[in-house]
Amino acid sequence: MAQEEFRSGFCSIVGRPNVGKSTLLNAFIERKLAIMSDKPQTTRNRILGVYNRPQAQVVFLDTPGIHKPHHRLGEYMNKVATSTIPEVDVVLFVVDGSSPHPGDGDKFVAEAIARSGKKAILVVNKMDRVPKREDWYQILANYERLSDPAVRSEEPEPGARTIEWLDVVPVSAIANKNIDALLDLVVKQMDEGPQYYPEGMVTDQPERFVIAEFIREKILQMTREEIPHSVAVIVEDMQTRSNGTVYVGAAIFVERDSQKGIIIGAKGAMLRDVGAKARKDIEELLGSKIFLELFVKVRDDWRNKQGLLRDLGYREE
Ligand SMILES: Nc1nc2c(ncn2[C@@H]2O[C@H](COP(=O)(O)OP(=O)(O)OP(=O)(O)O)[C@@H](O)[C@H]2O)c(=O)[nH]1
Ligand SMILES: [Mg+2]
Repeated sequence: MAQEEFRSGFCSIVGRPNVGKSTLLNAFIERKLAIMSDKPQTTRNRILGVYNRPQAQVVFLDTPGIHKPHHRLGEYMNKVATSTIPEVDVVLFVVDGSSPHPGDGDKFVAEAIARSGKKAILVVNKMDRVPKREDWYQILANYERLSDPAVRSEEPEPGARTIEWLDVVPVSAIANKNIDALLDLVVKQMDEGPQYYPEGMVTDQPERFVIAEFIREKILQMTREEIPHSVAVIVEDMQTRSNGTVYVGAAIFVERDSQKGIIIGAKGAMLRDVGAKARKDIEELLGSKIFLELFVKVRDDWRNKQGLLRDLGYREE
């Protein structure tokens, strides 16, 4: 019997902010690689996650939610996301099925996919929020119609393309519903190819980046309004001490003095809480005890300053 060929390729996860792209990546990889929060624009970089099967490998790229940018950081994030589309073998277009109709944000992302001419799988997420099965058909149909240029825009550009959906898949990333079926579909789209990453390598992100992201996630989850968007985190120091404890020193950057006060909290309570929650995730990641020290620093309007963006890790590769 002929041996089954090894299949591999790249798959980008795109959509407007907050639809559950990072939750989906984590469900595929079965571990927390990408941070998640209920605030839009949580993910700011391309997050690579490798999925392995005995005869296949899929390299998933989680991307920032595509949105109308108000800062240079937003422009950078959109560029990161849209630039993955032409590069990959399959695009997963994620939408939020708990909103029955697509919004302008979904139309905008669909247009970018159409322009690329790529085939895409339409992933309708958050279906756990739609209890009545009778409603499912209508919701899926509403999003499926985004393939049509006339649905995406009242005045479609001449030559605007129709998207070819490879499939339309209702899922719940949070409840792990229909994720295996979706993975089967993605693997089926892969051509014969090499094993791009060695087994056991789940991501290309440096440990320091993942740790900084875990800290940022806690701040996102614990703050409101402008604060979540104004925060960047950098791990500045990391050392293993003689007793085996890992010392991690991280800087939290905010845009204004008033924000610094909020992050620190009354008598340092907020910062302590952020540290305690982040420490748990970091200890799980490293498999060792850590000592986490957090510093808060102000960098005026960093989201609009090219040099600062670069220093804080938002640089084009
Ligand atoms: N009910 C429900 N909530 C979900 C599901 N998937 C994700 N969420 C929630 O939706 C919110 C956004 O999830 P993320 O995974 O951070 O979304 P994202 O698309 O990566 O967002 P950005 O990085 O900002 O673009 C979080 O509060 C998740 O818990 C789902 O299947 N069902
Ligand atoms: Mg995300």
